[in-house]
Amino acid sequence: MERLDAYAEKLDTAALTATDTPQISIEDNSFTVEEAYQVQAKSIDRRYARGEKRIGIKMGLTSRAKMIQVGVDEVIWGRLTNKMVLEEGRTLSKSKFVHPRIEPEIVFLMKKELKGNVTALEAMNAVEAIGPAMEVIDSRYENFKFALTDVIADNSSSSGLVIGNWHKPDIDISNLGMRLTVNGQDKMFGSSAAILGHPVRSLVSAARMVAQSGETLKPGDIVMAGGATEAHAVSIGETVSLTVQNLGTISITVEA
Ligand code: OOG
Ligand code: MG
Repeated sequence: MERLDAYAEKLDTAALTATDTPQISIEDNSFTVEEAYQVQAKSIDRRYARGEKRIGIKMGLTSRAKMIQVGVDEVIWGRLTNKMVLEEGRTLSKSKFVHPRIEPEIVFLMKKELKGNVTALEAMNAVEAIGPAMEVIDSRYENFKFALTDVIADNSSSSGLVIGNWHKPDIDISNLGMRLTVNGQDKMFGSSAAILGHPVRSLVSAARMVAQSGETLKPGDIVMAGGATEAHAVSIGETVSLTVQNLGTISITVEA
């Protein structure tokens, strides 16, 4: 089997079986960012072959807090499928993940295609709606430790998402309070401004970065802007809620 296909299979199997795997970059120090995105695409093709459908993309490491938490300081992206969607107000089954963490995000729903280099105004004009979202990330690597190439190959740790109600995009999202609670206790507090200064910049970056893989953002796609604070490592029995100022509250309960 070709080297990149073997990496894709290894990561896909790790995700399917919720088993951790060693970092690729440690054994293969010639592994490049470009190859890592190819591995990501190949691992997602394996999901499509099992019947999963593309629903959009996620941006990662778009805030300082996130970059510091994982020790990687470049913006990355990953692909989202319908199987990753968790129903708001319901449960997340921890045993389906290796070591899941939840992060507070903002999500965009696209109404027009966005391609390559676009301005913030063009990006906002292509948005149908915005909403509050929590991403469930789950690195397939041992101890949640990885280099830039590893995490890209691992679909930027994406594994689940919870989305709240959609709102018209005329709400000013530049500086909205975002509060993550666990069983009603404050856990993380931040602002949407932590996402590259303004979440729309994440959408602008998304359009540019997916173009490098020959893709575009399509009408109906969702785009997750990236965590505004550090991610919270979840435990069984926790109800994790996110309130985004003017956008509402969403919750998920962690079960075995
Ligand atoms: C990488 C994915 C980061 C975000 O929102 O910044 C991410 C990771 O932290 O495992 O999803
Ligand atoms: Mg995220």
